Amino acid sequence: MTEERIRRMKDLPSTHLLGSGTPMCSGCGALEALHQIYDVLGEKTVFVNAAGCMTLLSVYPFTPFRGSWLYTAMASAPAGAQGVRDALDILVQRKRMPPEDDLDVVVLTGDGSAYGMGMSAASGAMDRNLDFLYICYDNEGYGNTGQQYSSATPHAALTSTSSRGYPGYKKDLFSIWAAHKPAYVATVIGSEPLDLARKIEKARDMQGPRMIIALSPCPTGWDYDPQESATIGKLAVKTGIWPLKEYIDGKVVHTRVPRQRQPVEDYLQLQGRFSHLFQPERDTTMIAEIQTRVDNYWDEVV
Ligand SMILES: Cc1ncc(C[n+]2csc(CCOP(=O)(O)OP(=O)(O)O)c2C)c(N)n1
Ligand code: SF4
Ligand SMILES: [Mg+2]
Repeated sequence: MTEERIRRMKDLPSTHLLGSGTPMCSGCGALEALHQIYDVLGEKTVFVNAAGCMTLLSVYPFTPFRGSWLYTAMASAPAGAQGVRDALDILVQRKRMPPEDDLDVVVLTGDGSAYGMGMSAASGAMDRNLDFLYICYDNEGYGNTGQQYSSATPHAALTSTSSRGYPGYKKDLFSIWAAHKPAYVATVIGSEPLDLARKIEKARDMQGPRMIIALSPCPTGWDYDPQESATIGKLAVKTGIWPLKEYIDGKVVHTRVPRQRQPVEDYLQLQGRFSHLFQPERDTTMIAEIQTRVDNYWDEVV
């Protein structure tokens, strides 16, 4: 790393991630959401990141953020966040750091950690009422290691470990978090930037455990042309597959209600991971099952 490169990195605007040189796939929905989230959170943040695609943003000793970055094992990000929060509190308490220099502690992990390996650490952090924001970018699989399924993978999706379609069902992380009665839980997506910004602002200004789950269209894992990312994100909302909602003050509120929902197949057929539902012949039964699950969800909540 040359001195000149170090200097240029330091001169980057405070609220922008590195625009070039990141090893992310083009059209990455996770990166799109993270850009927007960071624009709201700003530089007074310390990210505690568990292994996953976004880890590639940070090449020791540099990060594309103005704040700090701590890398943890997949299961441990919320435990790492506890250590960082405690250390910051002690520094302020002992007057070794002015309160205005304090940082917001932000966990950043994929679904593999948030829905699976890191669940126990997150549950413990909520029990201790840890003051932290957890951002899960949910690309519905283990992206970084070759698109294996996770417990966020939707039913019937092809992954490198479910070549006939994932037999399980996507875990309801939103409800699992809400059952802990934390300060805030919300779902977002980068293709709905106003809804996203409003929720991040709200979460930023609260204290206690807070969770943001960002559905993150992934051209590589979901197998579609990167230029379709925004379209697929919008269809996830318009078909009702990805409900935009928040848990606050003990209640769940839907922030967008797609009253005239598009059929789920409009979303499914754009993605190679569902291609076996349409070719060589249409799997009418499976498409109807997916549609029914979505319809039942909305029938219950509105
Ligand atoms: C305990 C453990 N098992 C496996 C790995 C290897 N590994 C690194 S990243 C990753 C995938 C993580 O998936 P996810 O959290 O969804 O993030 P994504 O890769 O999709 O961004 C795996 C399995 C690991 N780092 N630690
Ligand atoms: S595999 Fe998916 S989530 Fe990972 S960088 Fe590529 S597009 Fe983004
Ligand atoms: Mg993932």
